[in-house]
Amino acid sequence: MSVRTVKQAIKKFNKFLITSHINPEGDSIGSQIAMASLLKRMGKEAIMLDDSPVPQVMRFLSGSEEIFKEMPNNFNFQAAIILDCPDMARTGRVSGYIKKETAIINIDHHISNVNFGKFNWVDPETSSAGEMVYDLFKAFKVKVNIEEAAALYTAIMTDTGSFRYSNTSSKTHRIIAELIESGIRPHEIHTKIYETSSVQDTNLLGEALQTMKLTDDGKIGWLWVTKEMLKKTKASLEGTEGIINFARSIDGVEIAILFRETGTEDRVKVSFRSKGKVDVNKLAGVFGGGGHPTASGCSVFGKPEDVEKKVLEQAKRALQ
Ligand SMILES: [Mn+2]
Repeated sequence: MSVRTVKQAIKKFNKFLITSHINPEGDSIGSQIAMASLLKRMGKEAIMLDDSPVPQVMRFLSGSEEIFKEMPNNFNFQAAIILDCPDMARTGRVSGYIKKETAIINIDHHISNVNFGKFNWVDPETSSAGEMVYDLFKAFKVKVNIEEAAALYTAIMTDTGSFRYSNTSSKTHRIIAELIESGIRPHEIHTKIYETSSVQDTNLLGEALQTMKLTDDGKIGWLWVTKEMLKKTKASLEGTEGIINFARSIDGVEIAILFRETGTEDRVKVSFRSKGKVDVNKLAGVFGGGGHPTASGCSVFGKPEDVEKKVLEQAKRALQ
């Protein structure tokens, strides 16, 4: 299905719930804000409801303050637009509010998407959900305003690693050019998102870098964020984002892995990044996770040393 299918679906309904995945990042927040704004400008009712709070660094975006954490009373929506989620479980608590009769509109760019909606528009060739929402503005012939442009710029910038990853296309840059013409200042958005980290988060990075190891052939690089490190540095969980890129950026590394200890249970969050030769969506799939061919993740239960061993074994296999 395409943008046209979603356009037709949207026309049918008047009240929408918009959501995205747990632990949202730039693409989920930015695409939701722009989507909600588009619907409202077309005279429709829409609210945004997320499982987890908006990350601190994205609260400058106008519209981010409208993302609900709890379902408001008496909002009887007919359709739910789910952005940037490969499956329903990724919406967390929000899935509990979606009834059988709700029309689900699934807009996503994850190759692992399971087409869980009544209307599915899944395009793994696209850089971000933000780019897809932009296509909807075009389809409805609505000109993006400055607030929407800031949200979409944030979505596309973060999901393309600031236009460095292989998902960046000439179309991406054409869209960005149009967003800039609507009056946003890219350097200001970049500074707000990437140059406002706390000293605690930077100290955590220092601790994590001490744990970095490489396989003998130098093709796999991995590092750890432990519970102890988080306690010692008082860093935020958000502060662990981006640490994996230090392993990925080493010359010769094909697969970067970040292991993060979670709460009290024996569960380790594992993130993967690939330079392109290895499909880490498949690699995460071995452990029930997924994502994109070059960026994915999963959760693995077990003692940290056992998890590391299991994951490295599979990563080595994926390299062969
Ligand atoms: Mn995304």
